[in-house]
Amino acid sequence: MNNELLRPISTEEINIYHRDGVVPLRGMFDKDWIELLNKGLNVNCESPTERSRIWDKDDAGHNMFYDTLAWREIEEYKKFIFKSPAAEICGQLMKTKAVHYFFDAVFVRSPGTKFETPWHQDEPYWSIEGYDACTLWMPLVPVKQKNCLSFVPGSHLFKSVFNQKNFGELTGNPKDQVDFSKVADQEFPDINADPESYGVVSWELQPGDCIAFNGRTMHGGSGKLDNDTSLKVFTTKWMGDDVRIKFRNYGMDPDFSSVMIKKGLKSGDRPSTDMYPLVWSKK
Ligand SMILES: O=C(O)CCC(=O)C(=O)O
Repeated sequence: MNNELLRPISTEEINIYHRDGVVPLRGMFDKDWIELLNKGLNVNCESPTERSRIWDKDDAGHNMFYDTLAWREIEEYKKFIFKSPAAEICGQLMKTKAVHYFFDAVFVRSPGTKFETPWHQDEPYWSIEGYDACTLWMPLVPVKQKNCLSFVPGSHLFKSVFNQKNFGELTGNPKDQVDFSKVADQEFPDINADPESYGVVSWELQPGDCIAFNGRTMHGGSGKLDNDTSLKVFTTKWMGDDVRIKFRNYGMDPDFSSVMIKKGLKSGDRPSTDMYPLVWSKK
């Protein structure tokens, strides 16, 4: 199990991350990390947290399982967060002095699941704000390009507040409701109507590869699985220097405001405490 970067991150990759808000990174994690995370994911699926949700289930038994902030209960996740090169990858990409951990989210689709994640930007749902927020989207199984999450390059620089999907409609859970219509100045673009004009990108990936993307980058899709194909994705979300807590009165998803308040954090604070630990600092 390699704790160091398996290879340097190139200047070109860093530049692409800042230009496009998304960059695929090949061969970042060795097979021991993937095995460990698969083990952790099995534990997670068998004993989901109270925050787990089924986003989609059809009559044929296909389903899409989502869980979040499970790292405090799952030793395998904890080890990955503190010991793998993930934090350093994000620190180098974001060009920040320090990287705090935000949270994990898993997206598990059973074979043949067609469900596509609606297009969205993450930051407007979160209880934080800042340019320096980076997700690592890591498949734990091989992913064909048509099943991969897709991205709109450059959308992390859009200035509008979009009327985004209320994911609470997928779960019916009152805790997940976010009403962007109160704050949006524009409808969310219909990217699927003309993906080429938005320059939509996605990639074929192997376990060990990951996609790094800014919390403001538009992303969606994934799913559309063939009947012999499942998709297991482990994501981690990391925070750099400019991130501050921000509670949003139109709702948050996942809503960590009560967790944050319990830790004594309020809007405007730097996210820290043992809930949002410092994992990496620039030497
Ligand atoms: O993998 C997916 O389907 C969704 C991923 C996602 O939206 C995220 O990581 O923010």
